[in-house]
Amino acid sequence: MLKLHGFYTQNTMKTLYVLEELGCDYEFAFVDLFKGEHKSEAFSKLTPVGKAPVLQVGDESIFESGAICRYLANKEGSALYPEEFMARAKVDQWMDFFSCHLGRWINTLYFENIIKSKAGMGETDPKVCDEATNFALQQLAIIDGQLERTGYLTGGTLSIADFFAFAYVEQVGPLEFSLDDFPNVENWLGKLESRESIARALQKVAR
Ligand SMILES: N[C@@H](CCC(=O)N[C@@H](CS)C(=O)NCC(=O)O)C(=O)O
Repeated sequence: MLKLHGFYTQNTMKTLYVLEELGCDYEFAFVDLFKGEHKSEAFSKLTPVGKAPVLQVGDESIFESGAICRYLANKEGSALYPEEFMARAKVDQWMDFFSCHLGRWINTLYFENIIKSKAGMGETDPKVCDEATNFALQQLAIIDGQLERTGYLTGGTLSIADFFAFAYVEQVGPLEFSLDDFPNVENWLGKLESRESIARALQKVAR
């Protein structure tokens, strides 16, 4: 039995989207980061890094959202993470691009504009937001071009990279970040938003 321990933010959502898209049988345990539940003894037994998400698989557990998405798709033998080396590398390259670049800047904006006030962590820093917005705009243009050519991130079909990226890009809604200049990103976002797996995953974290 699989048990995912997570919160409602981007990193957990990537893994919930993949769990639902694959149709896995799993249990979800909500870890309220605002209440410090990730600092409990029970949670620290699951992960040495104290961050959500964590996937428990019997006596084992896995942290890092990307590792969890890959593990799940491998375990299910899913084409969402193709076996062929080059196709697999293309999925990895986009997941890494989102972790290190576009997703990083969207997370910065999310932290500055949403989490800081919710968690009482001080004022939004406009300088940090300006830098993140500039990089996000440059990198959204790259993704827009890619999606114009391919439809989904790695080609004509969905992969775990799309679910991974979606968890970041959907934050443009709460951030009130306009996608008017990125019609292909907007179209891709709409295609993913309309999937039942996405709706089911969002239900799991609804509070
Ligand atoms: N690179 C990690 C990041 C995990 C992460 O930063 N999780 C956040 C929630 S989205 C967390 O647990 N923060 C609590 C903390 O750092 O104390 C992943 O992709 O899973």
